[in-house]
Amino acid sequence: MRAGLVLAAAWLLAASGAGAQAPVAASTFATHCASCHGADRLGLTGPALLPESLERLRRPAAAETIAKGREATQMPAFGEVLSKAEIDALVAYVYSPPAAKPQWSDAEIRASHVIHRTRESLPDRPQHKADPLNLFVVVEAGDHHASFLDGDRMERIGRMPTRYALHGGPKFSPDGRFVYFASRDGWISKVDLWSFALVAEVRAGLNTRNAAVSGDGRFVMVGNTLPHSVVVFDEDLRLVKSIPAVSRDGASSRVSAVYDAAPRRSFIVALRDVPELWEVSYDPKAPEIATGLVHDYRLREGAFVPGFLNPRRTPLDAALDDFFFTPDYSQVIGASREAGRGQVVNLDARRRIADLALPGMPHLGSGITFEHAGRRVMATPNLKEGVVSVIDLASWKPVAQIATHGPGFFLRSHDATPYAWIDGMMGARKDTLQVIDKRTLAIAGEVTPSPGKTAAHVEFDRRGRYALVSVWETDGAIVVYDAATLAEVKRLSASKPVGKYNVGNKITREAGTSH
Ligand code: DHE
Repeated sequence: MRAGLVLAAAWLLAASGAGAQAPVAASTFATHCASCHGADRLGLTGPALLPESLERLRRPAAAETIAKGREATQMPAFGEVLSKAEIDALVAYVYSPPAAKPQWSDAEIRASHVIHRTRESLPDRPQHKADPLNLFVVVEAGDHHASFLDGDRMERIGRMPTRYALHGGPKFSPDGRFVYFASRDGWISKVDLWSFALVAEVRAGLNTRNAAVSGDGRFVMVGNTLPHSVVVFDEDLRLVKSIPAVSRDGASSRVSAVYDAAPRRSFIVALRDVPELWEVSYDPKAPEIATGLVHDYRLREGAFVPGFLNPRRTPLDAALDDFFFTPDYSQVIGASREAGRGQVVNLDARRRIADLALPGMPHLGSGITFEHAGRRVMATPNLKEGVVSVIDLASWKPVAQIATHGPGFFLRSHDATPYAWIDGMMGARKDTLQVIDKRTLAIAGEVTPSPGKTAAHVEFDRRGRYALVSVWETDGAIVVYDAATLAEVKRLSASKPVGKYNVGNKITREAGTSH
């Protein structure tokens, strides 16, 4: 069988070019891959293998994974079973769109929904001794686990496997009791932070950007790139409504991200391919909004509210894919990754009200706000240049451009500390974080947790006394620093801890962290 396949693959390669490999590769896939990745490539126990799911993996790396397997997962090595030609044909196959466009309908969403723990079966008090509002949730991408840290003792008090490849910050219920994870393959998982038990799961899409939880805790919204949709669930992940991501003039779009704008009682939806920004109200008193979409959701109380969970569209000059919100969520600062130009959109006026002069490629999604010299400013890292830009939130004028070691990804602070921490993970000094004094806007110090190893993503405990830094390696660590003296206090081993999230800071929307 194997010899036959090799011969066939070699003949096809020589005789007919890459397109003709497909039937052979399809058969290799059916034999060796389908049981874990699904005959339709939508994923089963293994991740989906569609072009959208593989966007971030280079083809040589995919070939190597097939040949050598993947550590800390169930992906075996096929290097002894398949020839190089067969592996190359398989790679070409999984990077090609399937013959039929993959569908993920409401019926499939509903069928994927599982309640693992009923409300009645959950404990009525925390099953651990930690302050529930000073817990940290740590996403460990190396072996696809989540850890839970006691934020006072800085000890790991729980660890559980997650879905493959979580992305975006986990989101919390407003009381901090539950956390919701989103995986790139579209799985949303709800976990109880009193018992670290998996409560419910649903597959919202085939390729997902992120999730947001409504400020009242009643809804979870998920933004997808496949299919082009946003999907609204109730707090136990039962489907409430899916909304196709289609512009006013009928163009379909991937979703860039969804955000909760709690003060407005609405979700904000950023679209990647069309110049529109949506606001989807979950306010039961939402006014009538003309949308052209059928509205069919009835509130549990039975009252029918026409504008509820329907998009309100703000036209933009260009599609934007990175956003920062003012603290009251009335204004959105958006940038396009390509253009690097910033613009301020007022969500009430529903139009652009200012342009921002920002160098390089600002990473607005990681921006923070703080008081500086009597005014509220925002500061944003930059993915292309070694600079942190500080902007006055009233005048939209630049206050400072702080030179750093190199391009950085995440900027973090806390109201209780005078410092903001910036990584340089996109540049030569990727192992070092710099500390900016928010009073003087000067660099006040730096830390290098593990020389030569990438250090990034800071999160403070709820009182702002400690700063936790990730060493972003498979054999990585969470390094705890005293936020005032910058002295190392402790380190805990962790498997590529891409992000950590303090429950108290998240649910109070602390100005120095992401929401
Ligand atoms: Fe992210 C958050 C977009 C690649 C790690 N990332 C986000 C958010 C968006 C976004 C819109 C905010 C959503 C949220 O938190 O709910 N990320 C993108 C991209 O467009 C990009 C550049 C390409 C892509 O394919 O998605 C991208 N992101 C990455 C990575 O390569 C990172 C470094 C590793 C990984 O895990 O994929 C990465 N993104 C993160 C993390 C957050 C995140 C850790 C949450 C940050 C936080 O502290 O809140």
